Amino acid sequence: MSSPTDYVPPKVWTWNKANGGRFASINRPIAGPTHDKELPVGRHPFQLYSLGTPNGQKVTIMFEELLAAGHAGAEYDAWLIRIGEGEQFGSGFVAVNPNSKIPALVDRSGPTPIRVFESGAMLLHLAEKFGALLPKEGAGRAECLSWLFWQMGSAPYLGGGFGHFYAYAPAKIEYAIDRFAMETKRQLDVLDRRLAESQYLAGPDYTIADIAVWPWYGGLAKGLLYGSGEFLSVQDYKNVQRWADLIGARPAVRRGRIVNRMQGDPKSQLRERHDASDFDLRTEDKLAAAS
Ligand SMILES: N[C@@H](CCC(=O)N[C@@H](CS)C(=O)NCC(=O)O)C(=O)O
Repeated sequence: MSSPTDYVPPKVWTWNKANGGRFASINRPIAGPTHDKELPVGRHPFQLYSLGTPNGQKVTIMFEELLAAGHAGAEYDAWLIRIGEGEQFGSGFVAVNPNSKIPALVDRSGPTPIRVFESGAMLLHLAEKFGALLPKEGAGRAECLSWLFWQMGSAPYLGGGFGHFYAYAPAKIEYAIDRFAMETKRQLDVLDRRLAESQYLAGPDYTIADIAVWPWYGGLAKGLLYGSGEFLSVQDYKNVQRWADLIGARPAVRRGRIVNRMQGDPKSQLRERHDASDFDLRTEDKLAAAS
C-alpha cells in the first residue's frame, strides 16, 4: 500500500476553503441560505426542483411511471437547479429543503402546498398518494420499504465514498479507494444475490424500490458512474446486469432519466420539463444519446 499522508489533524478543525476537491467551491460546513431567490412555480400540481443526477432521476422516473400508468394528476414541472453554481443555497430552495440538496418537491395538489425533501420520502409520498408502485400491506410492503431504505443508507458509500475518492478527490488515496471499492462491491453482491432469487427487488412486481436503486446501481453496473466499470468488474454481477437492462428498457425510465440532465451529449438532455410534449420529436435522439 502507498504511504499515508503526513497530515496530523489539528486540535480544532477549521474550514480550508480551497481544499482542491471537485466540489470545494460549493461545500460548506454551515447550513442555511446564502442569498435571496424565490423559486419559480409552474402550472402543474407538482413542482420539482432538481438536477439529473441519480438522486434526481429517481423522482422524474417516478413521475413518468405514474403518468404512463394513467395517473393524470401526477403532472409535474421539473425546474433545473444548478448545484455547481450554488442554486441549492437560494432562500426559496432552502425553504423547501433545509438540507440544500436536490431533489426538492412541492406538492401543490391540495389547498396547502406540502414540501417534501429526500428522494426516498418523495417516492413514498407519491406512491401513497396515487396508490401505485408500493405493495399495500404485509411482507411485500415491508420488503419494498426495506430495499428503498437500503438504497438511501447505502448509496452515500457509493457516491460520497467510492465515487468521491476514485474520481473527484485531488489525490488518489489508496486506503480510501480500497475501503470504499470493497464496500461498493459488497453492495453489488447484496443486490446480485437478491436479484438471483427475485425478478425485482421487492418481489415479482416493479416498485419504488427498483426506481430508487436503479439510477445508482443500474448506472454503476452499466459502467456509467465514475468511469469505474472495469475497475469494479461490474460485468461479474450477472443478476444486477439482467435487472439493470430490464428497468433501463422501460419507456418511462428512458424519459425520466433525461429530465434535468446537464451532462453528456446535449441531445441527451431535457434540461427542464413542463409538459409531456417536451419529449418532442427529438426524443428518440435524446433517449438514444443517453444510453
Ligand atoms: N439523500 C439525499 C441526497 C441528495 C444529494 O446528495 N443531492 C446532491 C446531488 S446528487 C446535491 O444536491 N448536492 C449539492 C450539495 O451537496 O451542495 C436524497 O436522496 O435526496
